[in-house]
Amino acid sequence: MEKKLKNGFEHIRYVRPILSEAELIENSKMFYSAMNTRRTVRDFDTRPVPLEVMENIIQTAGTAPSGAHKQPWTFCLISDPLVKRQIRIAAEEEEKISYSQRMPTDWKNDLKPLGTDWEKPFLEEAPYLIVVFKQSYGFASGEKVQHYYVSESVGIACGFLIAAIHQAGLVTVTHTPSPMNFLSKILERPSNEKPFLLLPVGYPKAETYVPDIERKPLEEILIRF
Ligand code: IYR
Repeated sequence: MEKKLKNGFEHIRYVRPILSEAELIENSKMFYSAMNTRRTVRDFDTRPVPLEVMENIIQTAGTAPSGAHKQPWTFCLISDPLVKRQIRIAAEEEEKISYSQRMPTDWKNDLKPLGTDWEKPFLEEAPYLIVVFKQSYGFASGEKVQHYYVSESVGIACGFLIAAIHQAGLVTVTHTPSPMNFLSKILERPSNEKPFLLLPVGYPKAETYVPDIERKPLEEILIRF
């Protein structure tokens, strides 16, 4: 294998085939079309999903870039109905208070078109829950290890995760119960890990409806210089 030293560290050769402009256009169009069929879904079928699919999806999330390659993430995969029930009860307790007392009127009005409320049946109906934790710092042979750009890194990994879930043919919703420290307790995570995002994963219900909303057009999100 071809190798080169940089700062005294070995680097290995990386080769990516050079595609034609037509191939680049075709590939990017295909991927956009595929991703553009993704919708956030809150109605899950209880139909089981093979564990291997979930492992592949999580491995894909783990391919994300991260600050100084510290990979500051932990993915908890939950299928145990008792753990799912515990999570649902705790999440709904918080959400009930959020919707009735914590969230300002403007926020609740912004959510009305999406049809959300404090009830989270998907936390029990989806065959799997993935709870993503961000590691504020890490450990290597008992020593504390610095992590960098933790939220950015874990956010990117979650983007990969959502794309992988969609690409596999399944659906999810990015659920952020607030506050979500109950997840650390239920899943017994160490104090260097903080809950980041909760993603139920599964098939959509046989008859599923999603809000009739549009994505911003390219001209609204792109500024050319
Ligand atoms: N976390 C609450 C509220 C909520 C907030 C936003 I911003 C959303 O886009 C959707 C929901 C909930 O999960 O219901």
